[in-house]
Amino acid sequence: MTVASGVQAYVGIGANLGDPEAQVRESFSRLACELPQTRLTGRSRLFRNPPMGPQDQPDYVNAVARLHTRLEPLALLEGLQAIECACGRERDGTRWGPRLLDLDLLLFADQVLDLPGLQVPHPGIAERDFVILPLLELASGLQVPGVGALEQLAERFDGASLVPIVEPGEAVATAEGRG
Ligand code: PH2
Ligand code: MG
Ligand code: MG
Repeated sequence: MTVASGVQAYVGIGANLGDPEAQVRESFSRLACELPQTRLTGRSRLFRNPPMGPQDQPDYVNAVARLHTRLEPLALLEGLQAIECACGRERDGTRWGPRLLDLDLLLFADQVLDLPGLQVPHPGIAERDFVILPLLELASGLQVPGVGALEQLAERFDGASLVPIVEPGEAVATAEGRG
């Protein structure tokens, strides 16, 4: 179940229950360690942002991971679902509902796939600022197959609803610091 030399894949990460920031950070560690034949090669910043869809749920923390993988798409999807489960995700079939951890396979090389349980590129990718803007941090110049140039998709968003989360220990510019 492998792709000979490996390909790049991108994963959208989202959480809005429990401690969403901690779960997104934990998912980066798990993506790095728990997927066979796969390396984590990039991580975007984390962004807090309001829910898309039903508004009676907490804000989300979203981010994007870049992987280099030799797994086939469905095997990678299975690995992502195993991590969701390990992080306490229960699949109750609710669409757009709150969740402890959501790992969406956004892109798999330059492939367009429409399989039972897996559409790649992820449908709706172009409408989601919380996917497109973090993706831009990792993949400038990328063509989203069948959709368009990532830079062009990003032009539709001003990023105003995405609040970057400062890494623990990261320097923050203060009013005093600006003289
Ligand atoms: N995921 C959803 C529904 N709504 N809203 C934001 N901001 N971020 C998400 O990841 C998200 C959402 C279902 O997957
Ligand atoms: Mg999702
Ligand atoms: Mg999902």
